[in-house]
Amino acid sequence: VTKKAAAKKPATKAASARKAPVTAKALQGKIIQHLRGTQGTYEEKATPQAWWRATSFAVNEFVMAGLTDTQKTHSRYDTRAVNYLSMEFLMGRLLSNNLHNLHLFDVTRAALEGLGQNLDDLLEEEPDMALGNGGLGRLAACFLDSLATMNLPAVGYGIHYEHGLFEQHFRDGRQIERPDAWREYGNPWEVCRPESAQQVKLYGYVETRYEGATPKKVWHAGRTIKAVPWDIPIVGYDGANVNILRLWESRATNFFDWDVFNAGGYVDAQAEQAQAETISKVLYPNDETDAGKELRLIQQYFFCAASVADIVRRYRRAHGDDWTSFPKLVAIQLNDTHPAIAIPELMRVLIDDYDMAWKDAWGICQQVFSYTNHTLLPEALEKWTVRLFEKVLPRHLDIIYDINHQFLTQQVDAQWPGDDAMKQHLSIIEEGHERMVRMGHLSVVGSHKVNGVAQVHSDLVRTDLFPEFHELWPEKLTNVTNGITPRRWLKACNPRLAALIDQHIDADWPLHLDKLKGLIAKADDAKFQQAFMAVKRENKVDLVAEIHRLTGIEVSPDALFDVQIKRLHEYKRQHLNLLHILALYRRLLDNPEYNMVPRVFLFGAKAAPGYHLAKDIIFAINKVAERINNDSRIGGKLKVVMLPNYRVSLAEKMIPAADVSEQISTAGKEASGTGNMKLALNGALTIGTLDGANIEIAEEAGADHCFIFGLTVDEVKALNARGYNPYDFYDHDEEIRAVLDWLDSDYFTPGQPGALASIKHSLLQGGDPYKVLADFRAYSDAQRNVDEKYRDGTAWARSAIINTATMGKFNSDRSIQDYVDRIWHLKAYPRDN
Ligand code: Z2T
Repeated sequence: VTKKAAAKKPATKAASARKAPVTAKALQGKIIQHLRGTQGTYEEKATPQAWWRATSFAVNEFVMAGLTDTQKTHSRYDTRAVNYLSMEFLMGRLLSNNLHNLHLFDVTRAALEGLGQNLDDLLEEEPDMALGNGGLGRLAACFLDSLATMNLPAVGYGIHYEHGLFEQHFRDGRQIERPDAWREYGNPWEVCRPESAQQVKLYGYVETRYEGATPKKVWHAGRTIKAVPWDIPIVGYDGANVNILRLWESRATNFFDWDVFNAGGYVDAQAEQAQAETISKVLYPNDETDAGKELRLIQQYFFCAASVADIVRRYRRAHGDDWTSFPKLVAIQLNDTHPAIAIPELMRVLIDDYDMAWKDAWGICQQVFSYTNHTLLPEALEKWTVRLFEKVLPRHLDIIYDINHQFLTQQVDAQWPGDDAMKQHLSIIEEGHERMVRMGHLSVVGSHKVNGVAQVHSDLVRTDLFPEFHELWPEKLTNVTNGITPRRWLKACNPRLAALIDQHIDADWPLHLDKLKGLIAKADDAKFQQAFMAVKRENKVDLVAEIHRLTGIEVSPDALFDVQIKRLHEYKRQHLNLLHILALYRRLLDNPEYNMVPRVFLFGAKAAPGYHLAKDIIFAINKVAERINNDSRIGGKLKVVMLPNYRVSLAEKMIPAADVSEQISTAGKEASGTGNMKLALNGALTIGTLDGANIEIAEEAGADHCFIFGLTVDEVKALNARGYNPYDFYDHDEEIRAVLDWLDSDYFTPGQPGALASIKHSLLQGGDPYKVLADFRAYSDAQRNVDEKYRDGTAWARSAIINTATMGKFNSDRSIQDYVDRIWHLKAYPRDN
């Protein structure tokens, strides 16, 4: 079928000029109808929560219409689609985003005003959909927004966790975790699709049947779990497609233990149900460590098996048992190795369920799968014990052995004949005291493309992580630099800046972010500088109020706002920032006239519950903050605030108000970073190392508009090679020595000497694995440069504008276009209606 509409030009009409698809009056009618008809309440009685729900349901009418049109279009043209498999989708809130993408924001505000309601207040009623840990999950969410906006057929597949990432509280400065309950009272955006439920098998044993020419393996599973899909519509920007995010919930099968039940085992049957429901109960809160837990492997297999079955069902609905088109219509992207088990699962389905020959099935897999690597940290590289695999997925272990055998005897032996050391090195199975399945190796072998997430990271994937794979398949390893959606991360979260931009360039910049370059011409214009910094100040005033509401701490919007927001991890070096704060505090105490721009250091970070040092760093920041914020001697020049429960919706408030973006990871450790892009896009200046996407950000903005410091990747390597000794810095830099010793006193924890000693210990006896002390002086010097530039208001404004103007590259639409061109080869299909 040829498609005329596919040739239709992308929507370029000025967003602000576009007419909303409904009048305020008509929308009011819909909201009231839902308030009464689905919420069972009325205007005089309704709570803000009920108003939020009614508004969401009213908006959903437009969402669902778009969804239906999109699905009809996809089935009419039998489109090739990408299936994005991810354990995490960090969606945040959806109402504001959907309103913006549908051009309903202003009309909804007006409609609600007429009903005596304030839209901004109602938006705060929505719980975050926090089904992810950090960058990896948020990247998946940004990609869904871009895929829909670009009219690309795509389905996101993941897990419908009952509890997303934990809620963070502070008690006496320490992190306390509480369960997140985002859908305790239901969620207006999701639609249950019981008709598309799947059965997922686990445990049991494999029987070999010798019947035909080749022996046939039969998996007798020990348990069957039901996977029930919940669909969340993903609304593209500006009249584009509405795709779906399909999240699987685990349930006990209806017929699971009929016998026990009938034999009077009602209570036992309930226990089994509870077990089945455990699978999708809670998101593992580790960002970059492999939990290695049985339940985690089961979660991975559960959602991969359900998703592969769903993909195969959709394909067979149109093509029956003719598999020739399968690799033409199906692309499956693995978001890290978490869904790597989908590779042997597709093999199992093709071979065991559809009697396909091994080599045909393997040919299909290698065409269909591709894998994104998100980290080089060794503790994050997933490995499962063979023992666990044997117990939970015995048939898949067989298949992995077969894949490995073929790979080693054909590919590896051809390239390195007779080289057993090389075979051991590249094997999917790691030999040793306990044999392990290496999920990274499985992913590389089973995929046609493997990508890193920023140029320097992809280079390191080739040279340091998988050099032999790169030698074997020089075309396989590639780069796709991450991006962020400008719809959420500028238009929706920073309406003042968006409005200012609208006045100066085409209003379709949220689709074509390179157009921000048009602002460069304004960077020296005094009036524009003033307007730009006035927006920043208003955003800071809003954040000042939020800080006060959340912590009771008072800060001044006239201070420089320095922001470090990201998961707490040693490699991200929040403690480098902390040591520098201590140094400033000490300089101020030594000399109350010490010349520094008044600064507020803002942090937001959750620590994995089992990561003790990370929790100690949170405690240290809170304790240091308490002392500094209450010290009248320093004249309010220095404030430190760690906001509790950092999450997408809090990021949306902090980012528009940031002056400085802290991106200070040890070079080589941060694969990309995406907060760095969000902050720069909103006019913050980066102080950062040459790591991840910082390098590309500095390239785009220009070195004059960032503060780059510290060891490079090569210098870190050289330092490690010659042997790093943190005492070299402790012994010879008196400021470093003083602040470390200070941490080890009871100055910040009265009556509890040594309560913060673990940080000092890790930086000295612990060997300072992330080179904090080695980079301290360079960081401190770079911070002086920050001060100096900030004192020159014109220079600062100019740099801030240039940062916003030059971040076009980091539009996630560009990332997705890279995936389309280099990996997925998809075609856009705007919907017919
Ligand atoms: C994560 O957020 C990231 C990597 C992971 O490796 C796991 C998680 Cl949960 C397994 C981050 C990277 O640290 C960050 O540099 C990158 O920008 C982000 O993924 C998206 O690629």
